[in-house]
Amino acid sequence: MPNSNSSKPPYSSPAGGWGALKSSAKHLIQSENAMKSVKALLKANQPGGFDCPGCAWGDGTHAGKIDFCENGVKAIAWEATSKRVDEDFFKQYTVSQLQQWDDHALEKSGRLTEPMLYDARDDHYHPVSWQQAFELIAKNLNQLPSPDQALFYTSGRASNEVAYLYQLFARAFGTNNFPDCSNMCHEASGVGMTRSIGIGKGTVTMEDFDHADAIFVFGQNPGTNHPRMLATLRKARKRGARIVAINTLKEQGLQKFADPQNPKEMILFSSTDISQYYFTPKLGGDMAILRGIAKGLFEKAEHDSNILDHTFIDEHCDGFEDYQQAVINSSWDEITQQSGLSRREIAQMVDIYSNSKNVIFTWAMGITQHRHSVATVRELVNVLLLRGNIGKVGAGACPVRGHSNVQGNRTVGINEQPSMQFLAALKARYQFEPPQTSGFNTVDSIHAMLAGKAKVFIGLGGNFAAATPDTARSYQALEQCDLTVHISTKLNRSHVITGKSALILPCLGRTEIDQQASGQQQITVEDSMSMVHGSRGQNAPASEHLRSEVAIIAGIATATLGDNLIDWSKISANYALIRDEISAVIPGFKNYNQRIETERGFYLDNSAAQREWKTLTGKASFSAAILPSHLSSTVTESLSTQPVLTLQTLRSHDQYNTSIYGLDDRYRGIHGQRKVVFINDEDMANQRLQDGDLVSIVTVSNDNITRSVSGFRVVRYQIPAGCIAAYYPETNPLVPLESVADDCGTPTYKSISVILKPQV
Ligand SMILES: Nc1nc2c(c(=O)[nH]1)N[C@H]1C(S)=C(S)[C@@H](COP(=O)(O)OP(=O)(O)OC[C@H]3O[C@@H](n4cnc5c(=O)[nH]c(N)nc54)[C@H](O)[C@@H]3O)O[C@H]1N2
Ligand SMILES: Nc1nc2c(c(=O)[nH]1)N[C@H]1C(S)=C(S)[C@@H](COP(=O)(O)OP(=O)(O)OC[C@H]3O[C@@H](n4cnc5c(=O)[nH]c(N)nc54)[C@H](O)[C@@H]3O)O[C@H]1N2
Ligand SMILES: [Mo]
Repeated sequence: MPNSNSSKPPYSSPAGGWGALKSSAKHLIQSENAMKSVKALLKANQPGGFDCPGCAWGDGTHAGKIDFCENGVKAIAWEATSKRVDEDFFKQYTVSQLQQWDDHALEKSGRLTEPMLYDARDDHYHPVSWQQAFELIAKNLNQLPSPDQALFYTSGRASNEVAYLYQLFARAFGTNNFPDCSNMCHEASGVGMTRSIGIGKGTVTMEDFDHADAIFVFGQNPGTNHPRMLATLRKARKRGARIVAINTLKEQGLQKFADPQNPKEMILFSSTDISQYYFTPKLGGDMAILRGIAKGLFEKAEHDSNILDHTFIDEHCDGFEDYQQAVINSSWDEITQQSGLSRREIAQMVDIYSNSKNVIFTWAMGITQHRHSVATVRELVNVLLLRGNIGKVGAGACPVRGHSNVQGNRTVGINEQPSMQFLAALKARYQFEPPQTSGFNTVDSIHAMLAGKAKVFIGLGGNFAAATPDTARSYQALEQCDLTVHISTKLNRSHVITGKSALILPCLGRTEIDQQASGQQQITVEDSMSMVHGSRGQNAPASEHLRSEVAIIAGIATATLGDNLIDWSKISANYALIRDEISAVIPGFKNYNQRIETERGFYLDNSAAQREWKTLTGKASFSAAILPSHLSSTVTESLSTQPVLTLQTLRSHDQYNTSIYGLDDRYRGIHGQRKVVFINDEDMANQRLQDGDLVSIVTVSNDNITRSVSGFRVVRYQIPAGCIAAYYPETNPLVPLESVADDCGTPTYKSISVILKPQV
């Protein structure tokens, strides 16, 4: 069983702790620029420092405390690497050769140093001047028969400043085509919450976590993806709050945690038990759980008038009767069968929920990447509303965002479906007619490229080729473009899946000093708790030829549109001027420049948190959806003679989305490999599989497209029967482009119907 460690016992130490410290040190050293990284770290999430480019969890109160985590260290060290992808590198390798490299090898090659243009004749990238690059983009954009043939992708690391300029430029050019990472991420949270409570963001602040009596964590793995959240949960647990984890997998970080920044816990090898309550539903079973909680509450309410918050419901909500009826119509059999939990387990949740005065629900991708994600988000809100848990201290809804500024990007206008108010504000400020029709989201964009309806792709960060579903078709889509442009820090898959012409435009990273004509600049970001704060890079840029993202967008805009609408170079020389524009157009940003100078920045008002409901009816709306009739993406049992399993694709501990830092997943006991598939005992026995066997994973679908990946090792794991798990992005080829969430178009990355085929 070469290279497989699956016989090793699973990780038994607490999450965080010495393991995290050891791993942080390893990544710092491997960055080959340890001093630079360490210096940078001390400035992470500090006033006057930079916002960690890792996750979107809020900052704690500082008082001189360091505020970063093991995975923040990796993100910073990864950016501070001393390796370079320069002219010589591209001379050495053809693009076809680079296509054979895996994602880890591509990004590990280092930081991009100067603009590069692809030449199909010799299959190499060659240096190009910034001005030539801008003119090439302008030419391609201006010769399109319609502005809607251009796509403007954003990944959520972009600052508010660049995101605002980017949307202004693309709208002035004439399109709302803003596919973004959010379309693949928390879209369902935005859509569901907007319908239910009139705002698509979380309603809690960091302080609320100090006052919650119970915190339910749904479909989220904070130990890996939001490690600083563990410190918040630990603090809550220590003061007696109840932490309830609902996760298909028993995640180490949700069970035990030793704070690497707490010397006492470290020295005593002690840890805090994070979740006293841990429930492991089937994939996609959360809506049924919530329905069960509601059913339990209604049953209890028959004997106890304090169970439901009638005053709140009467004053603030509508749709209550229909919802109650929907709950009555959902049978316990249906609920237990679909959730995979017993009635006893659900009753336990009902007790915790109804005995807690203030409750917070947090969630992430385990909720948002299913077919019925919007309905599930609305069901989370329904259950919160039943006890008035929105708009009071210590309670609320907390979708924990992914990328560090994905929420801010939406706030400043990256949205393929902009509101009429926003477009009107743009029009009033700049006297142009912004496009009114909705643009393409991420999946629509792939369809449009495949159909020849989109010809120019521009990516502000991210790795579109690797992050999107149905890899073969995504590649084909990009390859059919006339021009693909990527504004990036590091080499990735999207650079080697080129359009007929392709540009790589290398930019400064978040940790780097951004010097413009008016002096050193800061940028701003918004975290999951709607706090907007400044971020100032500390490291010297990786190359003298790099430009800031703002400067790059301004350069493209000037070349494409000229300076009629706005003087792009003037405002890109001083980002305070961009913030003045944002203040003038977007509510909540008054005195933007002054307010980011305070220690923790400022809070963007949240209407739902004030119990002001910006919905069609002016009330918080209960939704009365029926439970889905089936859970996996394409239930086509009849199409297959083998048992159909439901696959979720998830992150290991050593990756940041498509950036693969290393090949370990310490908390899940995986070392030196990524092509593994987690499966339960019973399913292994059914399929006559042994730990360590090699299998192919094949999608079951009825569209006559074969989708499979091979060379995956079977790892026995505690996971509900019928459900399996494997890492993203290796499994993206399995996700059909058509398999998206109802009402929001997010690919169903957490529920794909597959079969396993043993490989001999
Ligand atoms: N270090 C690091 N940090 C990151 C990222 C990263 O890749 N690396 N990515 C960032 C981004 S963009 C995002 S969106 C977030 C992602 O943060 P997460 O949502 O935590 O990421 P995933 O690894 O996709 O994990 C999904 C979790 O949900 C569980 N789950 C899956 N399906 C279900 C289900 O149907 N029901 C329930 N109850 N549980 C389920 C899985 O077992 C897993 O624990 O993290 C952000 N932070
Ligand atoms: N199967 C499956 N697929 C998924 C998911 C899943 O759970 N399963 N999750 C989805 C989710 S939640 C998300 S958010 C998307 C993520 O999709 P993306 O945001 O598109 O992907 P990332 O991997 O975060 O992008 C990494 C690249 O960003 C560039 N980069 C890094 N820092 C900067 C910077 O400061 N500026 C610029 N301009 N570029 C920078 C680097 O070149 C790096 O290679 O993937 C989605 N895809
Ligand atoms: Mo995400």
